Amino acid sequence: MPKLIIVSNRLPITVSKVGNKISYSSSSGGLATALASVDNIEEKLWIGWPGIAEDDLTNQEKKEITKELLKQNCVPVFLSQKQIKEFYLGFCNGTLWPLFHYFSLYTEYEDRYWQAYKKINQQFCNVTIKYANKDSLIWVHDYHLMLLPQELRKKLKEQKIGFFLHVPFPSFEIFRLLPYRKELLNGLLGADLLGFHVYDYARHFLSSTSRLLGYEHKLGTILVKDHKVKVDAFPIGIDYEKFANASKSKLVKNEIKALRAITKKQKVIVSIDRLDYTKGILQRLKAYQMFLQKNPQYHKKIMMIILAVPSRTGVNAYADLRKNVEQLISRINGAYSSVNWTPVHYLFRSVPFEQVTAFYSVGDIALITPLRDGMNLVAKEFIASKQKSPGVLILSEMAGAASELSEAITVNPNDKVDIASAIKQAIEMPSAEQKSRVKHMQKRISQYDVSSWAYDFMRALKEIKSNKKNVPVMIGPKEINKTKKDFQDAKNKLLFLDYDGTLVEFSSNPGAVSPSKDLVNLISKLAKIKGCEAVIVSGRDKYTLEKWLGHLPISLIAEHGAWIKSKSKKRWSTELTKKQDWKKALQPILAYFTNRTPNSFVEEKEFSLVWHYRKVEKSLADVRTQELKEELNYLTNTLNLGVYEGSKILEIKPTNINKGDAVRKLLKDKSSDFVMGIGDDYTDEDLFLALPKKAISIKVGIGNSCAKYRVRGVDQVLSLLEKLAN
Ligand code: GDG
Repeated sequence: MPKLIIVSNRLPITVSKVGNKISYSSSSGGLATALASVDNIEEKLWIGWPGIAEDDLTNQEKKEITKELLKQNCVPVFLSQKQIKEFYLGFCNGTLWPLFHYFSLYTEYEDRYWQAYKKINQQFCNVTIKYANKDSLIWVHDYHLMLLPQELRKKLKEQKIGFFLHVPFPSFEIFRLLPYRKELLNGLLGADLLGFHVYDYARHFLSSTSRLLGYEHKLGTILVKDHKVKVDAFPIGIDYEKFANASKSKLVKNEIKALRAITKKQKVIVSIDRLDYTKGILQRLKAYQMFLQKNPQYHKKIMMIILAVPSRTGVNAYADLRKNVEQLISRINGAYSSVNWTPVHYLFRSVPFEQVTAFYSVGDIALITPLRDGMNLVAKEFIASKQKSPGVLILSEMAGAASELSEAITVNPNDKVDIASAIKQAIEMPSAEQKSRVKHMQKRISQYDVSSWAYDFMRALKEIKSNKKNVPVMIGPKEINKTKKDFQDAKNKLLFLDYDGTLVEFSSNPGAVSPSKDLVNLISKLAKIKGCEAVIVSGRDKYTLEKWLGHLPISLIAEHGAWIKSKSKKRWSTELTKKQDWKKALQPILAYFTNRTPNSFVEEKEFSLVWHYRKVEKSLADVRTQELKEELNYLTNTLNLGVYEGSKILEIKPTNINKGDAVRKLLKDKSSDFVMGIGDDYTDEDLFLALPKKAISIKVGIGNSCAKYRVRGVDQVLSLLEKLAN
């Protein structure tokens, strides 16, 4: 069984010391709960900081802690006071946190923070490699450890490494502000799988890697030198059952009773977050203030409970925020409260789970208005808790959760008028409507809960094909002679040949690539050899292939596998449905780009759309293809379409069309004792992968490939085929 190693800044167990006594408590937080659910599938080890500065510990105590934690499958990475200041409070929470949440003015650029960040990531790497074995799966978490995947990759070649970012990945315009932007991207690209909460963040990451490092992606996969990185969205869920059933516990029931005694018949707005400037607490309070001002009829009929959990108290911005929040609460209470009514109840501390769920229970409205939030679990927890009485969720558009919780009242967190009127709408919403909205959201979040999230990520990581370096060797005279002998000795021979770039050179003039007489003769000679079947496997449409080669006794595969004409059946067939509605949606975008890009044009194939730019001036073509790719990747993501980059083309086609499946179909029912495949571009990689193990696969030209051999160009392909034919 593979060993799962989780690496995160904090361990799920917090160590503390009072006097000489060391104690252990479980760290609260979604991550620990989330990963507890993968317990039954893996042997698990967790590496992270135990929450105490090593300056406060003797060597003997460190040893004891290590021993004790190991019993619970945890390994500590000890950090000194100075490291906590420069790494955790400095680079993580003074640089990355504000910038990734679009607070560029709060972002501190201190070289010593960056140096500490690099050093600590290295420290985490040293500990991790000590515990990794050759089958380990390594899952690194969050912005504290963005350099770790690459550090690990330098030492661990075989192991699969995953990384999940719990905060937003900002747009390129924001990310580019970081002086260490390239190092951080390269750090992440050491992973095999990179996960984000929502596709928008993944898209921002892909755009930054393309613009800063020049790496392009195909369907979210980036090829980095000898290694592939898959980028995808995995929206984190909650432990749904835990929140749905919480109010059944006696402790929670008691908490609810105590709260009801205070809230009485008032409508209760709950607001729960860490006290963080990204959570929009000040803006939310200002909106509530406006609501009270505009709606005196609701005075004494409504109250707000604000639970603000202390967070990163060592960072200046947080201390300022606390002061401002508390001043504003005083102003609101000072202006509106009476002897028997306090409009805002404020708690600045962390409370037990039972109390949090009691707040969810008595809350009629959850007001969750972060200015930016990776996901926001509180929103999902509130909805899960609403099993008996309904409630209304007011949710910021800027939270990742907004894309899943579409029945919430969504607001712009900077627009206090919008929030104030949302509060009114929530108070006045009929109970039936509340119920129906909550039900829809509950259905969604119960189906994709935290276990599904962890399970899905792990499955995607395990499914990643081995990233071993695969560089085909140049085919030499010895291999060519052996190939010829094997070909002659075999009874049933199959040759899969790509067309453009393999049998003919690319040309900027599409007419010039029709097969020459010599080429037609060569193919026909091969086809006439006893027991030999030649198959042309091309991205071109079936009409063109038919016109050029349809008269030969060979098989043809057109449009990357969408159409097949086998030698025996002699007619074209496809398993795809002719209805390709997606084309209608994308045509206007392609037309728009074509209009703005002189000399480009759109080709419509039966199962794909191709944007050609071979005659476009290079610098304009570079810009336009980049823009178009971004536009298309965004749109095609939900339609199961892929955007493929060929030679001076962008092709959009359903992801289930590929040369590999078509080749597999032809290979089925055939017992060939000689199989060869030759191709030059990425679409031929599917062809190579579909060939039997013993087959000879040849990549034409430079670049990585899973083919066994390589030839320099078309000339060499033709001379090899001549050898076989004669
Ligand atoms: C980061 C990202 C992303 C809150 N107060 C108490 C308490 N809580 C619990 C809540 C919830 C969790 O803390 C807060 O999670 P959020 O998702 O709302 O926010 P962040 O802490 O900023 O988390 C965020 C998340 O990572 C996961 O990927 O969603 O976007 O910023 O579970 O219930 N729990 C207890 N006492 C409290 O006083 N026991």
